[in-house]
Amino acid sequence: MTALQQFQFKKSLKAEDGVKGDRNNLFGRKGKDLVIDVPVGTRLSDLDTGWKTDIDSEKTVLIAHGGRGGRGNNEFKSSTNQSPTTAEKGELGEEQKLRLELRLIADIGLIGLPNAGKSSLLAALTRARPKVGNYPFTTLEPNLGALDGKIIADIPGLIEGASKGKGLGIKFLKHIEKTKLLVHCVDATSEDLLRDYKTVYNELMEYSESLAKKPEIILLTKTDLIGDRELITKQKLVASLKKKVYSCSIYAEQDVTHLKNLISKGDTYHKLTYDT
Ligand SMILES: Nc1nc2c(ncn2[C@@H]2O[C@H](COP(=O)(O)OP(=O)(O)OP(=O)(O)O)[C@@H](O)[C@H]2O)c(=O)[nH]1
Ligand SMILES: [Mg+2]
Repeated sequence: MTALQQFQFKKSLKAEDGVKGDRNNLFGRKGKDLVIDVPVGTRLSDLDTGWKTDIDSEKTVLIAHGGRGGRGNNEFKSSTNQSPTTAEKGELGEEQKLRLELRLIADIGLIGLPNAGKSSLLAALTRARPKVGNYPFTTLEPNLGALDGKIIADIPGLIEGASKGKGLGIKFLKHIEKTKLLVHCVDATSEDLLRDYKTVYNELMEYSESLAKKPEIILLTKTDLIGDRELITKQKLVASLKKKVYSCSIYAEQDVTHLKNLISKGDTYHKLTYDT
């Protein structure tokens, strides 16, 4: 996911030159192709022509042709001239100035109050290793991870007033506008889960009604810190919100596996929410 960093210092990339032809009808060898790996999700835009292409799946795109090689003297042979001295120079290869931009097209968005356990969950579900800390606003920029080809985005926590610019504000919500599913993380140890949920939901609504109305599941996090009976009571309470409720501890393997299965079955998201 951070593979665009390779271009931070190395800004000019050039394929190998072809080799010159030689005597005795020897053709010059072609230069090797230069293949540049970029992450899926990269947009390439040509700064001069405006041409754009999205690398939205694993594929190879031809960016610049090499120059045509020059014809050697043998090619100029004719009936009247059996040993021509004319030969051509090769042409220069194409050159392009490109902007490379990694677009955050996440399938699943993790939302919730600060410290709800979003980044921990991303780390449990994917190979991403975001910073985790026992204090609010550990995450300052969105983190991405992939699970079975689905991109999960962990965004900074939202607080009351976020839609008016409080905390880290809502500037990161645009990264989850295209997601198919929101996983709303609510800390199960909280004294008031409904208030926690509604705080974040209200901010989503303020930002965009269509975002707030996306398929959403509620995930009670950190369940290892509360007892079973407390968990059941809290699950019932949250069920009043008429959304599908799950619970997990990142330390319980079966919880994490269950969530992974749920998320990989992406096409059933719409069945996860009740009609409200
Ligand atoms: N016991 C327990 N602790 C957890 C669990 N999940 C997260 N935590 C802890 O909760 C704290 C906050 O976790 P983060 O993942 O940083 O929370 P976040 O929602 O990303 O927080 P922000 O980035 O600040 O919005 C950390 O100390 C984690 O170790 C869990 O399942 N069980
Ligand atoms: Mg975080």
